[in-house]
This record gives sequence, C-alpha cells and structure tokens, in this order.
Amino acid sequence: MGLSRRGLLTAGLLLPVGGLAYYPLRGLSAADGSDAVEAASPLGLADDLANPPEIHASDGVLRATLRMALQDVTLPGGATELRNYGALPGPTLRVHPGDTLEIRLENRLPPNPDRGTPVMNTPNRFNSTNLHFHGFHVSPRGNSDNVYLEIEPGQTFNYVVQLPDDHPAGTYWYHPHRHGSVAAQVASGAAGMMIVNGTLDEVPEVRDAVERILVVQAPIAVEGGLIESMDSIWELTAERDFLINGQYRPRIYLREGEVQHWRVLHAGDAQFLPFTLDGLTILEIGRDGNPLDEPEEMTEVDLAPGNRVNLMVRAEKEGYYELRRPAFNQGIQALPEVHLADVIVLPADSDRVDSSIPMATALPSGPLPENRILTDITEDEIVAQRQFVLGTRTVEGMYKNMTFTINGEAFDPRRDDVVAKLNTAEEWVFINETPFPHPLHIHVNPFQVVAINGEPEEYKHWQDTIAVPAAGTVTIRTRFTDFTGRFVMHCHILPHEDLGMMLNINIEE
Ligand SMILES: [Cu+2]
Repeated sequence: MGLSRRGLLTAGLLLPVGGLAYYPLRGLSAADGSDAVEAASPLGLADDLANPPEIHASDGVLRATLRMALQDVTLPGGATELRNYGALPGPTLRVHPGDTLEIRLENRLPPNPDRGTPVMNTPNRFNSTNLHFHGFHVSPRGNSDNVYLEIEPGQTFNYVVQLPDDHPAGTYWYHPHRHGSVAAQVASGAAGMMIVNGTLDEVPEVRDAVERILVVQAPIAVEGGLIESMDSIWELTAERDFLINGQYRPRIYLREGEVQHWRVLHAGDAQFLPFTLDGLTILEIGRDGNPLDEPEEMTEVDLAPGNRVNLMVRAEKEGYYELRRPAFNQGIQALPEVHLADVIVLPADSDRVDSSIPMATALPSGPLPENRILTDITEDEIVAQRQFVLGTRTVEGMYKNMTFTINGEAFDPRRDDVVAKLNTAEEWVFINETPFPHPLHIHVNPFQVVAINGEPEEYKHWQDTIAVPAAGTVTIRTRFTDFTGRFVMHCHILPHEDLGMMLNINIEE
C-alpha cells in the first residue's frame, strides 16, 4: 500500500515540522504538584529533535495519569489509528532512588470485540491493558510492577511503585504488559522512558553535557485503521516507520567539538536496531539500567527491543551526518537499511544556539561509578544452575498453528516454572534452538552476563534484556534480592511473548 504515500514523502510533503512534537500530547498529565516539563530541543532550536515532555517527582513522589486511548495519526506509511498514551512516545518519568511513583492508568479504549474466554498464548483482547516498569527493581506484587493484572476498557487502576533507597541509577521504560495484547499495544507506540538519576549523572563529563532523550519506536500503519489482528504486525519484515520521539527522520543538532549525553531506548516490538553514526565519536557508558565499568568507543551500537544505552557523542567536525541502521540479517531474515535521523554539526560558535546553553567538550575516561548494590555474583554464591531451551512447537488451532516455548512449554500463568529463595543467586543458561535471536528480559532483578556462545565475558555487565543469538547460548547470573512474589521472564520480540515465550518465577522467603 505504502508506495504512493512514500512517493509523497520522498517529495518532502509529509516531513514532520521539526522541533515541534509531531503528534499532540493528549495523554499527558502531571497531577498534584508533580512538575511537568514541556517537550523542547535541548539546544533551543526550532527544527532540532525535541526531548519528549517530562514529569518529575517532587518531594519524593511522582504523580501522573497515563490515559490509554485511541490516537489518530498520519505516519509516513499512511493514516492509521493507534492504541497508546496519547502521544508518541509517552512522557518521560524522572525520579531518584527512594522515590515513589503513583501512576493512575485510565483505560479509555473501546470494549473488546472478542468477549469469550481467551485461548492462552493466542493474541486476544487488544483493548485490555496494564503497566510494566521495565528494569525497575521493585515489588512485583499488588499494585506495584504486577504484570498479571488486567485493566479492562473503562477501568482505572492506581499503581504505587516504591523504589528502594539504593535503586540503581539508569535508563528504564514503561509499557503495557497484558499477555495477549502486548505486541499490538507496544507496536502502537504505547511506551515512554523512565530515568532514575544517580551515580552516572554525577560523572562531571556527563553532568556537564546536554542530555538528549531518543525513544525509538516502530509503529505500523494499518490499512483501515486499527490493529485488530496480529496479522498486520506478525511478519518481522512488515513495514515499520522508525520514529525518534515521534518524529520521522528528525534533525539532531550538535556544535563542533560538543559532547552530548544521549539516552537511547529501543521501544520497538520486534526488529533489532543496530545503528551507526559515522563521522562522530561514540562512547558507550551505560547499558540498560547500569553504567559500564569504563567508557567503550563504538562504531556500531546494538540494541534489541527493550534495551537502552547511554552514549557520549562528540561532534568532531562541522557538517552533515546520518544516524542509520545498516541493513542486516536478524537470524534468517534480511532487514533493510533505515535512515533514522539527520545529524547536523554546527560551527562551534554558531549564533543559532544561545550562548547561555552550556557546551561540554570533554569525554569521560577511566572507571565509571558502579551502582553499589550490583556487586559481582561469584561462583561460590551460586545455589542452583538451570537451563532454558528456547524453541517453537506446532499446536493446531493456535495462531499460525504454533506456540513459542521455553523448555518445551508455552506460558501458563498457573504454573511456577522457577521457584527460588530470596537472597540467593543462580546461574542460568539460555539455549536457543531456533534460527533467529530472542532478546530475553527478566523482571524485577537485573542479571550479570557471564558468557555468550560459551565464550566467557571479560567484563560481566549487568543488564535486564539480553539477545540470545540464533542457534546460540547465553549464560547469566542473577541474585534475588529485596522482593518475594511472582514475576515473569520472556522474549522481548513481543509477538513471541504473546504466543507463549514467557514463564513464571516465584521468589519465596
Ligand atoms: Cu523471541
């Protein structure tokens, strides 16, 4: 369908108005004294990529309303209707360790057309929702980060999420997590960034740099409007419109010699996002919720759906550059190059940027601060080893007559797949028997990546989402601290999750 529209696009007729939010911000509201910050370019330029609007905690509490509703938008791929928080993306929620989030989730979607009992592990009830706080080390119970809740159309639910005083500082995100409708809703752009400010932000070179938020989303324009079936998003190669902060191919400005701190979130539903920015210097300083041990210079940064990265980006020379995803193979499927953004480096003394806006020029070096509770999990701390085989199974009558499985089983909310003790640590091996990668995400507790394809990792980084290579393996270690209760581990290619690649972990006293 997209040919004629894409033709128009090439002619420049559908290019977004730079600097302004591409879509209206209907779903955003900060309540009861929490501070709201408007979307704005960090350099104050009208045609520069704006950071999304933010809501900040005040006096230790962040209160906000997220309104899940239908949104009419015109994407580059065509006019369509999305289910999201009223904007692409939702507002950034900014907190500190020890803060409490009080989030009122209003489900304003219309009634579900399918009202019978859903068949588990088939896509269903696309208008039912809930909320997940991806990467947060918080309780999975009650009205905290509890993904077993179902908030039906017309219902409102009040989440209260208490961050521990020693919560790691980093970049996180929120999105719906109701099994059966996760892919449809995240592929509609229902997501926003969460930032826990702390250790990494105190590094002088990071503190002094202009901070950019880049929320990458990849919604699909569906002919006739709303996604009513998984069919429109099922194919990995389905044509997605890659947006950054809701803008298609935005402009991103720096000044010659300037160093900026970029927080990048991959909030897409299925395709991986390796990206390059040739001509600029890129240091990776953090991944998911945690600083690296020291800055690492990158020519290509790899993000699976769900991953976040902190980058220090230095503009070496005035000129025009491109943020690109190169063409690559995701397992057995070839995916095309994507031109994500134009990057424009102005002269250092450009009068387009107000002189009151600070210009950092130093890159961090040497060891980065650790998040202090994330101490290495040693061999003698491990009380159990487990294996998880990732696969698929033919099951007649299911969507595409298949389920995605872990150890041969598709998700069953009644079954405890892992039962473990609080304050113990375990080593887990993921064995991928399929010809495509699966980014595994574990809720509540981050994990240390120990080995990939049997090769020990020199530096065992803490993450919450790790791509298990096609026909490959990943070994992790995880420590269950602070919180008892049930939560999930699943593939963050969200159609795989909806089709069963998820299991339950129950942490007992
Ligand atoms: Cu998967």
